[in-house]
Amino acid sequence: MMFNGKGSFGDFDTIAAISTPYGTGGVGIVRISGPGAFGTAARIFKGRRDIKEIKSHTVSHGKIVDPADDRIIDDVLLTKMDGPHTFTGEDVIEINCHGGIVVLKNVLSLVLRQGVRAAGPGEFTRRAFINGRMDLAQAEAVIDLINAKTDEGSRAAAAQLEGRLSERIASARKSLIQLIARIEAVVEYPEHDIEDITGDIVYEGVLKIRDELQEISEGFERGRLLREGITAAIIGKPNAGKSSLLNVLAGSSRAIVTDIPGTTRDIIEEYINIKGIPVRFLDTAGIRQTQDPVESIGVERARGAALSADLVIIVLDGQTGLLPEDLDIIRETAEKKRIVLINKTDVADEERVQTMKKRLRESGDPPVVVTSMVEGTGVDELAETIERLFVSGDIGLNNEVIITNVRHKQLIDEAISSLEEAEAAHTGGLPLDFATIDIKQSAEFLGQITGESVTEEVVNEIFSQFCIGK
Ligand SMILES: Nc1nc2c(ncn2[C@@H]2O[C@H](COP(=O)(O)OP(=O)(O)OP(=O)(O)O)[C@@H](O)[C@H]2O)c(=O)[nH]1
Ligand SMILES: [Mg+2]
Repeated sequence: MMFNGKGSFGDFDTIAAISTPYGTGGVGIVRISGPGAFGTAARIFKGRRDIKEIKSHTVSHGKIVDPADDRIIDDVLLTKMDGPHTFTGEDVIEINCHGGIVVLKNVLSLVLRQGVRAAGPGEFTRRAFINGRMDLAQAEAVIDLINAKTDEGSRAAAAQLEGRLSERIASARKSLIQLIARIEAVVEYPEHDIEDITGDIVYEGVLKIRDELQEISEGFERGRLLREGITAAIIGKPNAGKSSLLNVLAGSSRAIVTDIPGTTRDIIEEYINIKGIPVRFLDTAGIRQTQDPVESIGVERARGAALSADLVIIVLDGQTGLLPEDLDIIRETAEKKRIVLINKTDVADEERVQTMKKRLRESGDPPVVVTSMVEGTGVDELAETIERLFVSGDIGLNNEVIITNVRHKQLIDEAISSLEEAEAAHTGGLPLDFATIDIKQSAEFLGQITGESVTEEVVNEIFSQFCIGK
């Protein structure tokens, strides 16, 4: 079934869930939405005024009482909100309970005993979408906002929730529909010169929209980084200062540091925000030949971590110069995004450091940063280098629409390739109405982003990724 307009996925019953995180907190919220929300509240809430008389969007103090045995379950604040000006677009009751999980469960089960159904994952937001309170891209932004790991990630999601992506997509889609209308008008009254002029206008329009979509699509990598972050494996020979680097980045003694080579055995990980990118740093065992069975497992894990990481940070000891084992590591990681650190420059001989730099230029020329973990130098430059490697171009966050969602990215790319097919038809000399199919197709893809043309399965799939209560 296609979703095409308000409420076409059917009539709604009344649903309820605990909308705050599982666990103990100061307050917890039970949310009820649907036609029976007020009736349910009327049966279980005893306050100064009856539910019917409480004004919309106001908070009332009272007790939740089980009508079966008059038992008081909790002392609460209840918010009554008349649809359609609510999150779901339906009548909504929110009960602010005392935050213990037992109290919340008791209130919820009392609500459910009144004939209300337990909400599935994302069901409140799904209703918000179906009732036209927000479009699909905005609803998806709700998930991103909840899951954001950094400030910038949450800002991108908040902008999307506000509807900035939707606006741009909707305006591109509207332009495509106008182009189709133009073509159809010409096809009805075929006069050759009009067709030629229209053809030029149409293809100019197609290319302009394609460029706009291209720009949005290119912002995706940045969006993905903001949301998912990257994994960076810190590798190198023993004693180079890998664990010291992790500790400096984390600002705490996260990993054990000693002057005994082979100190780190297992992988130690730490999430650190680098210029808005969430980076999962992995400190690993120093790579060397060893008879020690525990250490050799650590070395294998270090190699594995390097292989699967998005970024490899190779730490070299500036005191020892480039040794054959360093060159092995540099060779093994030639295919990866990587940064080489020349560490211990507080005690290293300057000339030796210069020689190392020169030899690195000859061995694949990776980006090199000179550091001292004792003095904390070079760490800012490392952060800048990471940003430069992963964020191409300087995409400002303020005005830019950033897509963070793979589904959106794929649909935009499909819309672009349909427009390219339309253009190919034009350059191939085909008549104008051949392009209509491709342009329509493109508009269709865009409509799937905002939810104007999307199947129920897709909607269900999207909302199943939500947590219960949202
Ligand atoms: N002078 C100086 N010493 C450093 C620097 N970085 C690390 N060290 C010292 O070098 C020794 C080894 O540091 P670690 O951070 O444990 O080295 P690692 O690479 O994790 O070593 P493994 O875990 O054995 O592979 C320690 O004594 C550190 O204090 C630096 O920049 N300057
Ligand atoms: Mg270590």
